[in-house]
Amino acid sequence: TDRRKLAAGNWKMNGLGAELSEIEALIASHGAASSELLICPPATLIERMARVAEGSALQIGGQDCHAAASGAHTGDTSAAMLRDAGASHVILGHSERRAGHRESDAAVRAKTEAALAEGLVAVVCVGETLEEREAGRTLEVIASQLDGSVPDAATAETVVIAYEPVWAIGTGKVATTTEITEVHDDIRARLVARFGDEVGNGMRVLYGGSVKPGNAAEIFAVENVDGALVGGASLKAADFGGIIAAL
Ligand code: G2H
Repeated sequence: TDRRKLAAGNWKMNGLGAELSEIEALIASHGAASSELLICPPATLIERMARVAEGSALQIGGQDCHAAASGAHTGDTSAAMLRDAGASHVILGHSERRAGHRESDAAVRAKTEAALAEGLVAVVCVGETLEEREAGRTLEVIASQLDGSVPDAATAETVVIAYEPVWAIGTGKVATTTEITEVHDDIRARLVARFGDEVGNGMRVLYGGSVKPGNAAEIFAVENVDGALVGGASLKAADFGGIIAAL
């Protein structure tokens, strides 16, 4: 199947207005790329970044949204608000939110449903901890996160899965291609079993965790890897550009 490759940047809690110059540089060098490009800045930058990216191939996303459409939820952002600010995508269930904000699979699923209802593409993250991997529970943990976090209404156009082994995030430790192959093949098989051939084979599965220009090509060569979710290396146009070039 031809799945269009996606390079997605997750700026996490990084980026002030001055860093929009990196986006200008990125667009100047890769704004006409044939792969799909996405940057998810902090919520405070979405609107300004979307304005800078207008007319280019670069799409803008949020890093989280609330499951409710509006209401008394101090500090939260709804899917409609992200869309209103210019976002087309939203990352949901990142391990930093699962761990730091105690987000359960059910919570991630509810947020994903809210995102889909607003027409946002949801990038749903899954991944095992080092302890789970060492206990031989990797595939079982990922399977239960997928079952619990991805809604039944998911389609190949509306949901992207990101596999991010927690022990490889921001640590410089990258999973080996053997480890990545095993998990991505298993995710693919589960998506096909649950959603059928067309949706299951059409849905993109990204790898995330210390992806850099120097290791991207080897990761993208893995059959069921359809791109990357990139943290640290998405902050600089030169680094992210190197990853895009490897797609
Ligand atoms: C994993 C990844 C992006 P980094 O969290 O989501 O971050 O590339 O810095 O490991």
